[in-house]
Amino acid sequence: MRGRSKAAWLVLGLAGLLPGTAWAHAILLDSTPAEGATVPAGAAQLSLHFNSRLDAARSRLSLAHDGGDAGVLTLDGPGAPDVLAAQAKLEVGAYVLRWQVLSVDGHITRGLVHFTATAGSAP
Ligand SMILES: [Cu+2]
Repeated sequence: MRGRSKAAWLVLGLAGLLPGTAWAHAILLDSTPAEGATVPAGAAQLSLHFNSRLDAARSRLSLAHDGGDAGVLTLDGPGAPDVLAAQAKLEVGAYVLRWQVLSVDGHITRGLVHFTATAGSAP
């Protein structure tokens, strides 16, 4: 019993020393649309690229239009482990994309991306 719990602590200690697995909160590296961008209204692919792998099942994106309530987006299926993506149909106006992600180190981070949709030149 005693030896067993000692071994468990040793494993925990070693896990903490593995490079790249611990202490890496998810930080947003870049996004589509980018912060402050103007994009054409209509169907859009939203994509957020982070510095670390995410637990997609415990991460979420929501989108608010012209100060309205934020609607939770359905995330695209499994893709790159450090990317969250979703489809949206954009109307003309100001958008706030809100992200909350759980990185593999167990820490939650969140933030906002602001962008504007304008009427494109319709065919
Ligand atoms: Cu962290």
